[in-house]
Amino acid sequence: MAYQNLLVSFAEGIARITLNRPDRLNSFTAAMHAEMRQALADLHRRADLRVLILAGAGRGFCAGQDLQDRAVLAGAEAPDLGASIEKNYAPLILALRALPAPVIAKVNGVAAGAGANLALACDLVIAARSASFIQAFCKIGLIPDTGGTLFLPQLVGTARAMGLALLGEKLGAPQAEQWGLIWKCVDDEKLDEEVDALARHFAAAPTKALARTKEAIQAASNRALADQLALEANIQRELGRGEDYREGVAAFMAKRAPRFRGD
Ligand code: T3D
Repeated sequence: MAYQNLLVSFAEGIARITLNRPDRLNSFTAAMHAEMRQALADLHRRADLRVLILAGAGRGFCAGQDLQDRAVLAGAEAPDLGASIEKNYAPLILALRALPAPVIAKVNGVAAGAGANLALACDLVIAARSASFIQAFCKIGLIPDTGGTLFLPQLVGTARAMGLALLGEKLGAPQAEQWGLIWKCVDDEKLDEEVDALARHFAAAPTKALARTKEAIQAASNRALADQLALEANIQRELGRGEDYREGVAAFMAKRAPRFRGD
């Protein structure tokens, strides 16, 4: 497949997928989702996969859903966000988590909304010191999705998960590491080197044992993840029809502060 929104490569057991819409901070469109489905399906078929590196092109990792695709005129029909999650985001997370080889998120810059939770769905997150994580959903009248309602409390506990989700503030990579949200934060200029070294390590590791390790660790939360993804889709479907969501998206696109009514 010729990819328009991703850079995909494979060499010596190391797969690389780079989200490649840098002028929109690698935010997700339906086309990018379709390409991710294809790329991950191809990797699921490869017996020689030893590790996947998921990265973002340009200055950001991923800004979640492309909100340009969500801007609707007053009076026009609201998008069905539940359907979008069921078709795109939930299968993406499940396919990524089901890869037997380790998946490294290489977070070079901002990871926001679904982009943040996509990173958290990976097995190891290595972020540049200048990178950040933002549960941006509340800024546009939504809840954390893409598994965030499970990953956040699992990783940092309920108190911090609530703070991150309800405030939507930027969490810098050093604090994310301190809180246990991510595996490691490294100096910006060392990010490529560190991630490549880790990938080479995994490419020479006992892949089957690592796959079974992932299987065992994930087993306890697999059911919970499926349930949370379904719950997130249902709540997002409802919120996506609301005035506050419409206003949140309109305000983001117009680069102004939102005027939420609270309903
Ligand atoms: O809809 C569904 O299917 C349901 C599922 C939803 C999942 C979600 O992810 S909902 C959450 C969506 N994402 C966001 O709300 C984040 C929106 N982005 C931001 O808040 C900020 O861009 C960042 C905090 C991530 C970065 O800020 P900053 O100041 O570093 O960059 P910027 O200037 O805001 O963005 C740079 C450009 O990317 C800018 O375009 P311009 O002015 O240069 O032409 C900006 O509009 C564009 N951009 C950034 N994020 C998005 C985006 N364009 C479309 N969609 C985006 N999500």
